[in-house]
Amino acid sequence: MGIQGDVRLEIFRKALLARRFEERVAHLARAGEVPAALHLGAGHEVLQVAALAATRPSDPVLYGHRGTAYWIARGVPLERILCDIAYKDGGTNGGRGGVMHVIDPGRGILGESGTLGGNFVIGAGVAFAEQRLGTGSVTVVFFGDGTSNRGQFHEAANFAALRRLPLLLICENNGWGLSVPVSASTSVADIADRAAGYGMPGVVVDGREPDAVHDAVGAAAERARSGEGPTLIEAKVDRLEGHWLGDREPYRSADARASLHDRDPLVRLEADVIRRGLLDPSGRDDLEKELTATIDAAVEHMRAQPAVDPTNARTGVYA
Ligand SMILES: Cc1ncc(C[n+]2csc(CCOP(=O)(O)OP(=O)(O)O)c2C)c(N)n1
Repeated sequence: MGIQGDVRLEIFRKALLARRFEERVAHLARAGEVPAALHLGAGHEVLQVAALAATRPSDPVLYGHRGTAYWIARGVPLERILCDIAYKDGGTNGGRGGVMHVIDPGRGILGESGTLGGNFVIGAGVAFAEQRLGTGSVTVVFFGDGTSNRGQFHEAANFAALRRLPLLLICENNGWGLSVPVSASTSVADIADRAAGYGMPGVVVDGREPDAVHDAVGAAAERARSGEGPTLIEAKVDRLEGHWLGDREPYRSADARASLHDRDPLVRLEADVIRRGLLDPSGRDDLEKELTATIDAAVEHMRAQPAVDPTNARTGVYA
């Protein structure tokens, strides 16, 4: 398979937009203009965008808490995401979830469970519904290595394999669950090993390599669409920044962190698109300017919006 030229450039563009957008959100948060609730996705963006590039635009997605690239990959407008982050009118969730619960069903963005692990069983339920309705959709659940230890993972994996649900379980293994290294939380060397216990394929890929991620997700989606059931994909990746904006990372050294930046997937992808002639250095500068203008416009839009009306809190509550 492999990634086609224009798709490769688009993956780079979206991953770079996510990186620059989150840098701006971090700046706004440090200035006290928006809440500091974002978990930076730096290091994960290429993985997230490349994975979704191998799905259909309407395939349902339940994302993890790390970063904004899932939404950017599916084309959720930046100003709507920023209004969610700032609890302003014009966001996607009406102030009911901030940055954790961006929702855009028309683009397949179904949201995120309020607690880690909820996504597994919700995702299996969505895949079950899609299977019964015969839509041909494949449901994608992203989660971290720490989250893989929640009980819901095991319930959902068993049920999905039993029913051959069209479900992709994509583990973004960055080696840390907040301050806990994966070696101190997880009984297996590769989380993908757990797939065998449920009778589904388990695949390990280098999450810093977009082709590896894209091909693994594409093959698993094809398998799921043809009725063969779920796949567990584990993508090994690096969390380049702290767990969240306020994390000073007393648990890992500055040297260890710096060495991760040396293999930043976004920098590697940039070199790759230039080497392949998909972007030249002046096009690179133009792209940076275009993304800055897009982010500036989203910030101006957010600033002009009123705060959400708290009396809307119960809208959508059934009982
Ligand atoms: C049930 C539950 N427990 C704890 C938390 C708090 N929490 C949020 S993120 C996180 C760490 C998750 O680690 P991992 O799944 O590896 O993802 P990563 O943050 O590394 O991307 C924790 C403990 C939560 N949101 N839900």
